Amino acid sequence: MQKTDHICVVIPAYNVADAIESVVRGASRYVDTVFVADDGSRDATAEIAAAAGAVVIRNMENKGKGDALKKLFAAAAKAGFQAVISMDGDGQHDPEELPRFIAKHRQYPCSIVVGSRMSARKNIPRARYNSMHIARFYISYAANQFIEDTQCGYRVYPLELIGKMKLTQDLYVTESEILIKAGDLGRKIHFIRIGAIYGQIRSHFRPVLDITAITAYIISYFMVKFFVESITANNPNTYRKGNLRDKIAACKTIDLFFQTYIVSISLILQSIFALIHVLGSLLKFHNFASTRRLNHGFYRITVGSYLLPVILIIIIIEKLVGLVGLKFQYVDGFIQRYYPHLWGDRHRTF
Ligand SMILES: Nc1nc2c(ncn2[C@@H]2O[C@H](COP(=O)(O)OP(=O)(O)O)[C@@H](O)[C@H]2O)c(=O)[nH]1
Ligand SMILES: [Mg+2]
Repeated sequence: MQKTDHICVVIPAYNVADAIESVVRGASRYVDTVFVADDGSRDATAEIAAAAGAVVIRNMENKGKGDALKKLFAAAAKAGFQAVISMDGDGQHDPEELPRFIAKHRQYPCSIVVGSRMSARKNIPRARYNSMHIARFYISYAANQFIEDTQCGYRVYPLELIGKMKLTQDLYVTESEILIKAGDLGRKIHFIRIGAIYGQIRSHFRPVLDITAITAYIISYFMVKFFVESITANNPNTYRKGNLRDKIAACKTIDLFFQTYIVSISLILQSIFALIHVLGSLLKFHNFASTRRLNHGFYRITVGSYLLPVILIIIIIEKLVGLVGLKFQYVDGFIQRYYPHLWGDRHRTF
């Protein structure tokens, strides 16, 4: 395949000295420039990446994957690239899939293209698959379209689109924030199916903390989106760069307070929105345009929100029962039933 000169590969990398060389060399077969952002690795990640031919952005202090991605976007834009392909540096993303991402990008140059591992379910650890399923339910909803895998970091990002959003979140929340904002700006998000590589690879993802952070951001985003949609008609794409939600997020302390407060009253807010939704239908006022267009029923998101605490309780029961040696696996079925494969078949785009 001919190399493309307007697209480069960007790799956030943290303590991945054993894998980074083959990822950089593999990617270099398909693009001329590979950027690696290493912040504070305690091993030789940066040196090995540079020796393999990558342009290394090095930060002494560790600031997480989201911050690394933002630095990579800025570096690629400064170097004149129009789009970047992000890959993990720990070997979970096979460089041999790059030509398919590049081909899809050529077909849809204004869209984000996300890799989807959902068809490789048997390779994905159970807890991770379940959290991917719930994340997909909410993020697809907020992004106004079905996205098959919302948690995969193997993606094509058009930099012009990234420039239309203010990225306010960090760590593992940034990638969810990008999908929500791109969709809520009215952009289509495409996906291609890829394999899932887990095996012995260590992750820096902290299930409880990182899933809580992603969930809190999504809920707080939703409540603002629903508020805007509740009082406006035919307005499914509510995001604008620098809007009130972005301004709140500009200060980390205020954002934390805001997210905590909104999450604590989210069930009450959700009920109020459900009521306004019914009223809007009776009055033929086309508010909540995003859910009306998806024709998915407002009740699903309402029920889903009320059931989140129930899932937590089931997980705790599963763990306790597991401690005394019994096997009780109810959570998978519960999640699949109440957080369905949203509009999947009708909205497939691959
Ligand atoms: N620069 C940088 N990269 C990170 C950081 N945390 C994770 N990464 C990289 O982001 C990618 C995905 O992270 P990982 O912990 O494997 O998450 P998972 O694959 O979703 O379980 C890997 O290439 C990591 O090396 C970080 O703090 N800084
Ligand atoms: Mg990983």
